[in-house]
Amino acid sequence: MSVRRDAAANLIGRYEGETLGAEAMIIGSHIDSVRNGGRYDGPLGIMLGIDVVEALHRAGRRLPFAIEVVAFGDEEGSRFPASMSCSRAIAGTLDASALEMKDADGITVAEALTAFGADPANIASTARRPEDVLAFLEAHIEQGPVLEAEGLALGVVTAIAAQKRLMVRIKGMAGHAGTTPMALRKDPGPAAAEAILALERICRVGTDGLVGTVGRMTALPGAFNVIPGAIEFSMDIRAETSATRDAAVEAITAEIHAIAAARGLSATVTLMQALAESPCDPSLMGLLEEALSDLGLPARRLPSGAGHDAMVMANLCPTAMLFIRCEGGISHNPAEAVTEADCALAAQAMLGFLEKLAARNPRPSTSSG
Ligand code: HGY
Ligand code: MN
Ligand code: MN
Repeated sequence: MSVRRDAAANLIGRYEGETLGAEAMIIGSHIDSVRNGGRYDGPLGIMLGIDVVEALHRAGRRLPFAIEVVAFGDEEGSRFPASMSCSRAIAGTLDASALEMKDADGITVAEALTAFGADPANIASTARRPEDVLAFLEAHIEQGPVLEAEGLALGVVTAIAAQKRLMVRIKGMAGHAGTTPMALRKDPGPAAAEAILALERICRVGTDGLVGTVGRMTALPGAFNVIPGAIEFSMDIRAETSATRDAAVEAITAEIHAIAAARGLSATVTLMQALAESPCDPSLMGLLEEALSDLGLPARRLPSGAGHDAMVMANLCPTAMLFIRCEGGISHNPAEAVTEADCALAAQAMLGFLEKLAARNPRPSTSSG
């Protein structure tokens, strides 16, 4: 493959098709991880893309389209408030303000990209033209228990859940932990605890796969003997539809303001990122299912509660996702594990998918993603 790194630091390997410069079938996933994450969330999809190209190359096989294997950066949003910045650059949906996002040390995305040797000033050059991209395929661990529970190695993703990321700041008054009577405190700590319980209660009774998570929480200034002046915490709210997601965000936000007001405190809830649900392309799903049945595997369809670069790439081209069983459904955890046999089946299914795509003349139906 010819290999290049684009202005947003995406690493791209291109395996030409029968004719030079043909439109590309992009296969990829993300190369970054969450803090203390596992080995397979992201990198597995890139390695499988390389494996598939290696198999084609070894067979001297060229397809009617090129294949580009892409390692996206920053899918997880572990360092900056919003996620998926590198795939958004490729899909052409990254607005300039995203480059000004700051990490915990006040370093902007643009500064971090420059320090890495990328070229944020030319990030617009990263955007791909729809006419140059045939479709996007992402192979990824399921990060859930379904395939393992049903004894299945692989699954075909139907759609990716909608998600919102918000930051909550409950403001009270810093004070002395030893001299301030309990009744005179303006302590945001207990208010934050009530707010998080409200989030849990609202999400527990929700439908449509509604889930809510507080993954990051900070007491400021953060000293043993200081009543916090403010508490900040993140909220990650997801559901199969934006409507259910937004209704939950609205209910939780209202409760946060009511809890703060009842305690004489103030609260702000700031939206950091909203990603709409993303259906996979029905015709591509069909080809994946045919590839699975050629391997004698049932074509189990299932939604993805996890977000993926595929939901961003759906703004550029039709998308498909292949799920791979992972042990105990564990992910975002060093205990993440897959079997070599399942990965080998995934590579075979991907090769079968590509051959079926090559055999089909018209471009996939335009995705509704
Ligand atoms: O958060 C997610 O669902 C993905 O791991 N970025
Ligand atoms: Mn992840
Ligand atoms: Mn992932």
